[in-house]
Amino acid sequence: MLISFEGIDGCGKTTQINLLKEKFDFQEIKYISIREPGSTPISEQIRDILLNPRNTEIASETESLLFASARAQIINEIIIPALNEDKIVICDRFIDSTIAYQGYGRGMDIKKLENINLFAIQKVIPQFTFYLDISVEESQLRLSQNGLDRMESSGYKFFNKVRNGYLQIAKSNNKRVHVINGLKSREDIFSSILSILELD
Ligand code: Z5A
Repeated sequence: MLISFEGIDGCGKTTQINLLKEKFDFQEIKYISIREPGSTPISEQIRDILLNPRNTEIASETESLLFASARAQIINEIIIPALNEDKIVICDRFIDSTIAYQGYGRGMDIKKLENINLFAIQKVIPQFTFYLDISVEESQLRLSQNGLDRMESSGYKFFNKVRNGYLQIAKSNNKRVHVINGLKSREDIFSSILSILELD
């Protein structure tokens, strides 16, 4: 089973993934956890290019293909082998991030991005996607303490488009994508996730 977590920056994905990992550890459920972009040596090198604030000249097409390249590497090196060993795979971001950020955010053609995604993922689709919905204002408050990377520096208007994109993706994939109010407490969010996964 593959479970992905999605949302704009600071929505609480890492927090919820850590809680889920603790639960799986306690129940002795076998899993692996990855973050996108990254998680393999090659994908981490691609991550450095993508997030480096000095790389202001990256074209949106390049950005889209680099995210897909990082994903293709994780699919081959980590995700498919783990699924073949019957492990649960937890992904901090996956295909929907590309549609939300490069598609709705940057305005790249969504059909083309879906095809690039399909090429990268070799038919591996999440069974459950948790989209943690927070406002752009809340996202900026949660992130304001840290230095911003290249993607985080994209501004309010961009993140508003990304958030609306996520809501659109959730509407079109309502069996797979579960929208969770990310403004609720960590505990309430986690109990909604467990209930959807039927682990409560
Ligand atoms: N990107 C893309 O454009 N296209 C793609 O295809 C892919 C990615 C795969 C990766 O960023 C960037 O790449 C991302 C999208 C883009 N950037 N943008 N912009 P990243 O990996 O560096 O970071 P992130 O994925 O955006 O995650 P994050 O910023 O680390 O946040 P998070 O994991 O969602 O949240 P968190 O660390 O769990 O929580 C953030 C803070 O909120 C923290 O202080 C928590 O204590 C607090 N928090 C958490 N939950 C709550 C609740 N419930 N209430 C109050 N406060 C909370």
